Amino acid sequence: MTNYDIAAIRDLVARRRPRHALESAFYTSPEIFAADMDAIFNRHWLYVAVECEVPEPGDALAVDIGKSSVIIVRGDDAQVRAFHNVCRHRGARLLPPGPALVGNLVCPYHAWTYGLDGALKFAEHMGDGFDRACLGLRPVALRSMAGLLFVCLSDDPPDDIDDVVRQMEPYLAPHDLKNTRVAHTADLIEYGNWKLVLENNRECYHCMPNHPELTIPLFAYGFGFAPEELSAEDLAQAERYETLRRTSHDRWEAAGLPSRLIEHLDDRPTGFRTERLPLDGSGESQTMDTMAACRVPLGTLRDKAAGGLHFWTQPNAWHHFMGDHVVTFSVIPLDEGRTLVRTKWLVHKDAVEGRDYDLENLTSVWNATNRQDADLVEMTQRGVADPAYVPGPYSPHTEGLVEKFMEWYLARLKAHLG
Ligand code: 3BY
Ligand code: FES
Ligand code: FE
Repeated sequence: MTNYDIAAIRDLVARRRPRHALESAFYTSPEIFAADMDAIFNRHWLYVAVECEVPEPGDALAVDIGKSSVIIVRGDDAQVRAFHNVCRHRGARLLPPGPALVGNLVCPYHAWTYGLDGALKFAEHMGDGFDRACLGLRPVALRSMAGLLFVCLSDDPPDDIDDVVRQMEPYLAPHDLKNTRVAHTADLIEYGNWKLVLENNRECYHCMPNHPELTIPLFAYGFGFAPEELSAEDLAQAERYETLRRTSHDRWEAAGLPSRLIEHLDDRPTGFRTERLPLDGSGESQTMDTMAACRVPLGTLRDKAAGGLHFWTQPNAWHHFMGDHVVTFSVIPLDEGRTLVRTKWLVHKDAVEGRDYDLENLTSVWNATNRQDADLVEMTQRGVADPAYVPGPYSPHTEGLVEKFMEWYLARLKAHLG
């Protein structure tokens, strides 16, 4: 049952002006939010967690996604599986959101007990003829991409994830995510529609005026600019960056570190983009002094100036993989005007806080950047909800990737609405 007017949304999609922000309703209407959850979040692969969060049998993690909740759990056979967090008796949630250590999955209501493989093992007083075999937990599609865990709530998940895994594993493998641990998680609720969060992430037009910390290591010029508008000094910076990108790619690729751009942001379900980007200063990490925040290098990375591998997936994630740590971001819509941005900082599993890294130093750039982005998203949400709002044009130089996100979103929404 849909609680939105399909024809009305189809009309709004059809009259969208290309290369412009969307009409207000796309950001403010509860009906379009419901359609987004159906068309996008219930049907596409979502990045939700990292395999190192469930390192041992019995380690579980419950993640809420809209009305759904998913349990990710490692079984006694070391396999990681995902199940709907809904008891097969009368529907109670089995686990609250967050991590848990479990022997079995025991429902708090009437103690129906499920194995880590989802099978119903015990249910008391259910009488003769009760068939436990058909009352196991309902599975959720799960894929690990070199340790990044993606789930898809649909019973018919897009199979193009296999191609993303194949192309991305060589880029991610050197960081050896399976031997990391989460040093810190930050849950930030941004007061804006999820699409404003993604639009904001897909450009760095706003970086120079808003991100004094991030632009120490990250070159805003890596995300487009109009050369004819740059001052001689800025043009020299942009050229320095282009040269550094070329020479770094040559060096990294020669050393077996895949680095060159891969971009598939067309209307395929599991769109993605990756490139290893050189960083400014020492080139080591996204920190305030550009130096590695953690002394223990990740995986096989011995070139300290390994830059930052940026990796985006549609619809809900972006990540930065560096030589010493990884920062991952997962976006979960809460309602039309609120979005959870969950950030995780990963370090080598043997790294010890205080000895090998300082948590404040590790997290300061992205904590500051996230707060700034949350403010930008909130002020935009307020503006697009104003009756005076009229969608404005995207920059052809700095917002080309925002347009690609929007085209992807509209194509996927349209495909769903039929
Ligand atoms: O985190 C990101 O992937 C992007 C890069 C440019 C803007 N935003 C910070
Ligand atoms: Fe789970 Fe009754 S609802 S055991
Ligand atoms: Fe930003």
